Amino acid sequence: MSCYLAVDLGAESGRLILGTISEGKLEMREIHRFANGMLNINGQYHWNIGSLYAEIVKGIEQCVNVEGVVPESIGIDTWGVDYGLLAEDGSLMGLPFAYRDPRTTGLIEEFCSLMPKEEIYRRTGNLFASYNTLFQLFAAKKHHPKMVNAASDLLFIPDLLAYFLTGVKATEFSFATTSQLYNRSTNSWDSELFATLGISTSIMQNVVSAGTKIGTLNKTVASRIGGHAIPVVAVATHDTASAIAAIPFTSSRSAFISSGTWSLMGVETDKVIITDEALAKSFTNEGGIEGRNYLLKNLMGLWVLQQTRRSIKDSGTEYDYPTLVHLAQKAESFTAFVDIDHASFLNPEDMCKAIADYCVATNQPVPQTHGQLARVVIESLALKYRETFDDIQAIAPAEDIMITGGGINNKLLCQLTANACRVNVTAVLPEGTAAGNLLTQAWGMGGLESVDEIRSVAAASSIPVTYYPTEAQQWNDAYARYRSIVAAMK
Ligand code: LFR
Repeated sequence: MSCYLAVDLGAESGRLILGTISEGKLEMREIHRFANGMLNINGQYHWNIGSLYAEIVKGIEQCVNVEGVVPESIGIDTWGVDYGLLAEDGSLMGLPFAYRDPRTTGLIEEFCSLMPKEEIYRRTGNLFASYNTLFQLFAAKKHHPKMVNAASDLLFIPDLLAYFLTGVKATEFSFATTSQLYNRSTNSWDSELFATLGISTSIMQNVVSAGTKIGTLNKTVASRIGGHAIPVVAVATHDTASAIAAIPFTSSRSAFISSGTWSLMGVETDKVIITDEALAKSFTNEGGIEGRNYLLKNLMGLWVLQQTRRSIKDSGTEYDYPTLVHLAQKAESFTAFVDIDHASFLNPEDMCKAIADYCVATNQPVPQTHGQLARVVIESLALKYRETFDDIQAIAPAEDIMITGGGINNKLLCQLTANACRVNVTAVLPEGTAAGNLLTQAWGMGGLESVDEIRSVAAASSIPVTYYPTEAQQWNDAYARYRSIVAAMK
């Protein structure tokens, strides 16, 4: 029996999850949970990094001192792209920005006047999102040039937290490959992109593979848990890559959806697919464990539903997710559609209003009830999956879909995804990211031998549920309507 501790930081909460592997199965238990939201300070969105560090240490203490378990290692994953800068003396320079901060709006176009889009794509394989690290650094150079010029090191958020815990600086491959700063042909930080930014690549760290031991807990933390200098292992520190690492694919022709705040939908490929077609169809390439590649699209996902719930709460009614989904289940189908990826849904003050505005702008009826609102969001997400699934077919044919992540608890969404995409949808591992984090640690520490073994343990540890497509005609008609509405708002 071996135990590992995962730190998983998501948009709504951070968790420490203890994983125990015994007889080829992984069992997971939440040890500590805390809120994780962006700090809005004078209109700027930041990570509350000090508080997160304190919560992580608290969770480690809980695990060892209260639960009585000394894990073999600790691994950290977070969402992609955000970073902090260190001064020469190793101290953190300011609070890291959160990627939903609006300061990068419009910067893609400006940067691409310095280096053409196709060229950037050819180098990095990453699709263009204004929050990518590339554009965040471009914004930093504009707004805080003194700080960037004085920085000695850039550490992405999981690296930064691992550095706080161990004193060692390193960046893991999956996170590097989602920054839009990493050259996938040379397998190194892209010196031309850095030259264009006017920033030296010397601030970047060596890139290590998932499974590499970074260091051990610093003396202060170790002294609070009986002197145990537990190793910190680089997992696939990008949460998406951790989630995909644990998907027990049964066929090489399955597409995946990692369904959480974001929906990441794509296929696993042996190598990067950097072609005009992949760019035209808006696919990004991101790295995973053992140098694997994921050709995927970032879809705005359950964020829109999460924020709908929040704005309903702000207007006086609070629902938990099962109740909101139940209301959606009972609501009428296909009354209106929105493009989940429309920029107006990225970080609106009031999501219900943003949805109503979209409906007005597209001459559709505005949802009148909470159930109707949620139904519009869930159906629109299923139709976005259909659009993406069709695009995947053009590049790497897929026959069915595996879904992992918290989104699988939304059974209505899973069924509507099968209906919209007209293929079987199999849901596995609601805690896919934590499972990937834990199993990658086990692999790095020698407890599992291969990625295949990671996946066979993941398969043995969850009961898959398959959803079969129904209502083909209704969904085909809905899709045609959806396409024309979305096209009109492009
Ligand atoms: C998912 C995710 C996506 C990334 C987005 C922003 O949590 O990590 O993969 O594109 O968040 O970092």
